[in-house]
Amino acid sequence: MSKSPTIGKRRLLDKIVCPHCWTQFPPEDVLWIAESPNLTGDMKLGETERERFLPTEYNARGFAVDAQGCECRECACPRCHLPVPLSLLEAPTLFMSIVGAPASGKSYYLASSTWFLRKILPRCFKLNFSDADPNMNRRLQEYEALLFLGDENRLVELPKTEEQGDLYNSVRYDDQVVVYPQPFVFSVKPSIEHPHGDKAAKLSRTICLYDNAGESYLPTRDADSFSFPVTRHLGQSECVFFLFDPTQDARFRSAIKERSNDPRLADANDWEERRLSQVRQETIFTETIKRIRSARRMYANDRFDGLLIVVLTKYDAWRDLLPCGELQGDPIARAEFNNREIFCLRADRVARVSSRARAMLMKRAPEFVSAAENFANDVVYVPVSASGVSPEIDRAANRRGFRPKNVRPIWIATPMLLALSRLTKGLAPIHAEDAPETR
Ligand SMILES: Nc1nc2c(ncn2[C@@H]2O[C@H](COP(=O)(O)OP(=O)(O)OP(=O)(O)O)[C@@H](O)[C@H]2O)c(=O)[nH]1
Ligand SMILES: [Mg+2]
Repeated sequence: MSKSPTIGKRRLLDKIVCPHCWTQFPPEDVLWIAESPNLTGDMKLGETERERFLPTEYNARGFAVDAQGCECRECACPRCHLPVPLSLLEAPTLFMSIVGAPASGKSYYLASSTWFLRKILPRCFKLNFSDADPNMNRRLQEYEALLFLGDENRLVELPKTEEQGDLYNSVRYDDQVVVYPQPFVFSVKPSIEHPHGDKAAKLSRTICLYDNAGESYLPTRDADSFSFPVTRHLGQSECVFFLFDPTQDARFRSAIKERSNDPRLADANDWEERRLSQVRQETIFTETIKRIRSARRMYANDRFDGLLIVVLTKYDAWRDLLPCGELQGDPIARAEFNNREIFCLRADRVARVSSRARAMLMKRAPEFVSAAENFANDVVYVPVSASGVSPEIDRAANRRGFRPKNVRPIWIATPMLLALSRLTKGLAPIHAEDAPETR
């Protein structure tokens, strides 16, 4: 047995950021989780958790060996002790935040986008996109299965995201308990068919996303405190997806009410409608800016240097306000590189749609556009629909939801593809013309 702080022959990053508590640490500080069932108890996570330890012994492949001689497989953060996927030690992490009012469509957007990325990235972009740790992504997998893999005739609905429960992890620091949100972590790597497949180790990334309850972004709640830092990922994010739901804005609602099929717009007594009318999306946006500024210690005149994508959700319900042929198919096109076929994101189509969506927003919610563009240097507006159809109501069963057979998302993967293209070099190509020669 050899002693080594590396994992096999794999190169580790110099610095790692924990996806739970966002502490930065060098790879040699990472803790390992005991494999032996007899080694239980952790001072921060409780009696039933497996022991965390700083190894003194590694096997020939560089995996730590616990006190009972078992080869370990999992690592943990040295500060919060929560599990950290091994891929995080090797590929730089791209943090992305999904922000929006309650019921603006965050959970549907997340589940529908990751489902489509699992299909589109390997097939078109020659990228392997997988769960960095299936256990950490379990809830998201359940959402994807409900919407896309279940009985296609059954009415299904994703649950409202709660402010407590199994999407959160509690950690005890002396007398204080801190609650962290559960991250969803993906690994994205060029396959051998990718034009830069030979540089897979250098280009690979770990993507970290969170699904908060909309209430956690309200200024009245103590959601960003030391003991409940559930939106602190905003301090790490290189891309913020702000979900603006036109169906929640009175100015849009009056314009679309007669023409939309969405039952939430037609039913004035809808409980959700009454609840939503009390939340102004601009207030949530202002609070988000405040939190980003404070987490990053930004000066008053500093602008956000990451990417701000304003995702206009539920396009199916307000499409009459932005009739647009370009939204019929995904904005991707075939390209060729060294006689290999690969798809690229059509930057020109995204830019045209963004400019039309911005004009529409400027007409009805100018204060929002102005706040967004005052805050970030790079703002893109993308209309999407996670379902492609309005929810149906089953009055007999007193339920509302979607039938998987009818679900046909619109432009749902575009915001994440755009973020991947802009924030990584050479991973997902982006081009302004059809059938370009990528170099
Ligand atoms: N018409 C239409 N409705 C949608 C779409 N996506 C979501 N919805 C509806 O919007 C409601 C709220 O969606 P969620 O994704 O749960 O909203 P959320 O932002 O996660 O809400 P919280 O978890 O409460 O913060 C759902 O009950 C759906 O009926 C869409 O693409 N089109
Ligand atoms: Mg939700």
